[in-house]
Parts: sequence; structure tokens; C-alpha cells
Amino acid sequence: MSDETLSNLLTENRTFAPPADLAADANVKADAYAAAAADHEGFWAEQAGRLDWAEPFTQVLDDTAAPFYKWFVGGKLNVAHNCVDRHVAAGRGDQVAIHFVGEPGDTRSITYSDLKDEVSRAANAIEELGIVAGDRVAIYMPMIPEAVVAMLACARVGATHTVVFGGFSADALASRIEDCNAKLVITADGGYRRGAPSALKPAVDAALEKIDNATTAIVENVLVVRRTGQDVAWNTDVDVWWHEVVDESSTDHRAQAFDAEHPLFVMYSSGTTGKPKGILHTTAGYLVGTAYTHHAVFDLKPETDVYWCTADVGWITGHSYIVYGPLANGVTQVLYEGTPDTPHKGRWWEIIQDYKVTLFYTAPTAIRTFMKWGRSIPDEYDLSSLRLLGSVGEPINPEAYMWYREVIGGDRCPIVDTWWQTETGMMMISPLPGVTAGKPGSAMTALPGVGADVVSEDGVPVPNGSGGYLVLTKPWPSMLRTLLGDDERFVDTYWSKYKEQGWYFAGDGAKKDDDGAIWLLGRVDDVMNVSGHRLSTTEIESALVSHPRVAEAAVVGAADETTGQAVVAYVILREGASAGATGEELVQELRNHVAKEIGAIAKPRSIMLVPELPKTRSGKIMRRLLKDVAENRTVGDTTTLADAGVMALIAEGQKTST
Ligand code: 6R9
Repeated sequence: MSDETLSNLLTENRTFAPPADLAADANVKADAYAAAAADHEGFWAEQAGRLDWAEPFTQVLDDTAAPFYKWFVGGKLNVAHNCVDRHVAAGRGDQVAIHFVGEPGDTRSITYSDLKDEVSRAANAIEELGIVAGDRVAIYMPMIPEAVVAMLACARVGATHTVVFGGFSADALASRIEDCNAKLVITADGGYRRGAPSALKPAVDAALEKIDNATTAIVENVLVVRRTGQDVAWNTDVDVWWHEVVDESSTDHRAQAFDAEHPLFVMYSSGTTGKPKGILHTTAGYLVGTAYTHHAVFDLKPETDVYWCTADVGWITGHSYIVYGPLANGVTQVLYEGTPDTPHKGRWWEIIQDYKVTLFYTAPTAIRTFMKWGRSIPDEYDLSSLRLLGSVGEPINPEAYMWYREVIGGDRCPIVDTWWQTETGMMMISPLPGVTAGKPGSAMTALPGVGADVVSEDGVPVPNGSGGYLVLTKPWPSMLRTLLGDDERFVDTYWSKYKEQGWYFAGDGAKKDDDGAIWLLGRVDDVMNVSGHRLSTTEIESALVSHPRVAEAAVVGAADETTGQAVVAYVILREGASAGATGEELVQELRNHVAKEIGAIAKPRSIMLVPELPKTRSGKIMRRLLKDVAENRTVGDTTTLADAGVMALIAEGQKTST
């Protein structure tokens, strides 16, 4: 990458101040920034007071072996006790922890007392199957309460879990089981998706075959929840029904305390190349970081709020902001199994109406999908219970932000655009809803206790109005500790670029606006170089989405003989917005629109109208695949796509349009 900073072209002037009532009663006020800046370790030691410690820590941060940091040295606690038992002990056992909504319409409300019994039973059951502290457990489940129970049961007995997305293939599951040496797999016969049972157990069977488990005997047992009732193949040597062993187990289980740095879970990130990275999180720091940020950023009032995060538990967002942060805070939350359009496109809004959801957390990809479907759908529901909206996963385009704010938030709810990563464990850059004014498209500033900056190639902070690389300048409690079994790759990937400064390299491009607010510009690998100008995919995509006919856009840089790289865009049109130009005429209109919004340099060489875009299960566009199409290459590895058929559709369209 050249020294030149990212071109900073798109401008956005709208700002929204925090609502006065929220600001007056906010959990975290403006003084938190100064307090944290004055005493970083003191600030985090204070946040550690949110948890129940079996043994207090003697040192907040040990940085002697940096970047192998240790937090809350000497302290001991049990994560499941903190997420469940202590709320019951505090007299809140009858409060609902989880309102479960199954896709076919079945519902269950699980109180903290119920959850305590269920987690204790599951902990006894997995111990009975031979699991002890330090063992690894793979979890491959639909979005049902047992997924949460399984994670907490592991935490309770000190086993390290790795949750693999239910949508991932047998191959992906096999490589993760092998990489972390999982002794137990917890799964279900299947789950409901798009109105039908979707099998999971056969993929586990295939994964075990692939790792030749009959000979290698890595996996001793497969614990199977019966969800759909569909037929499953049964290997009596390893397979065990959940309802037979868990339901029969005792609800008495003593939770042992573990060291602050005891491994809690491994989350594999679907890197674009090479072996997936096994990102390791540990016990106390992770829980302190997720509990504090969930309290601060969502302004959570556990007695009155109803929270809903639409992520899958197989994604880091599900770990940090469905399971650990929210439950540590004693939240009441919704857990929904299925897809947003089953049995109808208003399903999410119906759930918000039925459960009077107050805090809602979702991803820009979902918002853009709803924009495409049109506002008449959410307009049919009463969304007046909502008081705060969150966004995560990608930069939110200003138009999507405005739609979210107006159509879902009734122009009254603040939006928290939260930047963070699997590696960071917790939200890092986000508005505080009672303090920070929101700007559509900006994640604003580092949270209290977090150090973030935008710097040049050679490590100089850029002035306001310029772009560069995002770095994290201070250690934080929920930081990844290493990549499982690969300390060297951990150091190389995150800590070598700015070794001298001791900064964490996030791999994202960013800019500071004139007020110093941070705008994320996409992964550094996604930056294009057109005639020597470094352009951000995010900005051009946002310009396209600001056209009234466009619902979603993905932009890639394709090799070009004259300009080095050329901008190639893939666009999904909004439904029902058919008035106006079509075909080639519309493409011209969109090209000119980008030129007007950003400048002639950013004008796409070609724009293809497509029905869908290739996305991961967490909603991130896989631009690498679009680049293969744009450069007429064979399309690369598609195993982490949510819908494998999408690339065929796009490649077909490309053939007919060129
Ligand atoms: C939580 C999660 C991390 C990458 C990250 C960045 C992108 C996430 C964002 C955002 C702009 C936001 N990202 N949140 N970009 N604004 N609010 O998504 O973790 O799956 O590891 O992805 O996602 O590029 O580096 P993960």
C-alpha cells in the first residue's frame, strides 16, 4: 500500500443529538471519557466490580510479555455463575431471561431460575460424559435456547467451546473440530429455516467421517438436541440424546471458579485466505468488557428493557451480545430461531410489537434488505416500544441509517453504530447514546477505556479531514489473547505493523472528519487504487445506495489496463421502485450519480444489476468473489457463503450482459 492516505470524498452533514430524556437518565455520562483517560487501569478495575469474583485480582493489567497481555491477574470467577446464578441469588429468579420464538411459531419464556436449572443439568450431563476443565467442545446448533445453555454449561465446567455456524458445511465443521481437538460435539437433529426443517446432524456425521473419527477417536460423544423430530442416523458408540441425559440430570451443580485467564472460547474467523484463525478469548477480561459495553452502549435498564440482538450465536456478536454481556447484566431478551421473511416479511416487526422490544441490535445488511422490501411492511406494526437501535458488522451507509432511524426508530430512537471485531471481543468505537450526537455513517469515537486512532502507513496520526489505517492504541480487557496454537501468526497479523508503537492493527481503513469523528471505510484489502487514487469501497457503495432506486451495492476494484484498477459495481434495486429508467439507461444514471456524489474518479466502469449479493452468514459481502467475476476468473472458495447459489446467478448475468 502506498503512503498516500485514503481519498476522503463523501460528505455528510446531518447530526442527531441524544434524546433529552435518555441523556438525563443515561447509564454512562460524558465524564466517563475523562475518567478512563486519566486512569486506564483504574477505570477497568472499577468496571470489574460489575462481576462476582470468587477471588479478587491482585493486578489489573500485566503487560510484561506484550502483546501477550494478561488482565485481572490472580482473580478467579465462574462465568456461568455471573450470567445466571447470581441473578437468582439476588431475588430476580422469576425475571424472564429469554423469550424464545421458534420459526414455526412455538414460543417459550425461560426465567433466570429456569436457566439456572437447565445450565446446571447440562453441566452435570457433560461432566458425566467425561468433560473436564480445559477440554474443548464444538457446538453446532440452530438458534434455540439449548445453544445458549450449551455455551453456559461449558463455561460453567471450564470447558472451552467453539461454536460453528449451523449453516457451515461438514468440511468447515471438521476442520474446526480437528484444529481445536474437540472431545464433544453438541448439535441438534435440525432447526427451522425458511419454513422447513433444516438438518444439522448429517453434517456432524459427515464431519466425523472426514476426520476418520472411528480411528482417530478425537470426538468421544455427540450430544443431540431433538428440535425438529426429523430422522437421524444413530451411532450408539458416540451419539447421545440431550433429553435423555440432560433432562435426567440433577439441577444441583457447584460452579467452580476459574482463573481470570482461563480459556473461555475459540471463535474461528473466516479469513479470506489460508487456514481459519482460531481467535482465543479468556474468562474475566472478556466478561468485564462485554458487560460494561452492553451496559454503556445500550443504556440497559435490566428491570424494564426488552432487548433483541438478531445475530446468530455462531457469530461473535451472538457470543458477546446475546450470551455473555447481556446475561451478565441480567437482561430480558428475545431469541428468534428463523429467517426475517418466514412466514411473512413483517416477522421481525411483529416480534418487536408482541414482546415490546425496547433495544434492538441488527446489521446493515438486514436493514438494506428491509429497505428493498419497502417501508409499507414495518409501517403495519406498532414499533413504539423501541427506544434505541444498534448496528454492527459493516459500515452503515448514510441512507440505510436514515431509513433505520425514520422507519424503524420513528425518528425518536438514537442509533449506535458499533465498530468492533471478533478479535476485540467487545464494542470499541460507538456513540454513547446519552452523550454522543450521531452522524449517519460514522461510528463516532472510541468508547471510554478504549484507545483508537487513524494513522498513516508510517504510524503518524492523521489530521482531521484525512484517512488512513485504524489502530487501537491501548490494551483492553476483552482483547484476543492469541490465535489458537499459532502465537507467531497472532503477533504477525495484529502487532507487527506498528510494533514500535505497540498498537494493534485492525485491518480496516478509516478517516477522521473535521470534528475528529471516525468513519470506517472497509477492510484495507478492499481499498481500490484507481489512477493512483486510493478509493474506499464503502464510500462508493454509500453513494450508490443514496440513489432512490438502489437497495444494496457492492463495489470491487478490477484490474484495468489504463487506470490500474477500475471500479466495478454490483447493484440490487429496491422492490416496487420500478418507475423511471431501466437497463442501460439506468446504469448510466447510476454512474452519473456516483460522479455527482463523489467525483468523476469514482465513476464505475461498469455496473451490473443483480438479484442478490454473495454474503457470509454474518452479512458481510464477499467482495473477493465479485472480483473474481469482474476479472473473469474462476470463482474462488465459496464455503462460507450463506447461500451458495448466488454466485451462479451473478456469473450467468455477467455472461449475458457482456
Ligand atoms: C462484530 C463483527 C469485523 C469487521 C471489522 C470491520 C467490520 C464491524 C462495523 C464494521 C464499520 C461497523 N465492521 N462493525 N465496519 N462499521 N459498525 O462484525 O466482527 O465478524 O470479526 O468483523 O467487520 O471491517 O474489521 P467480525
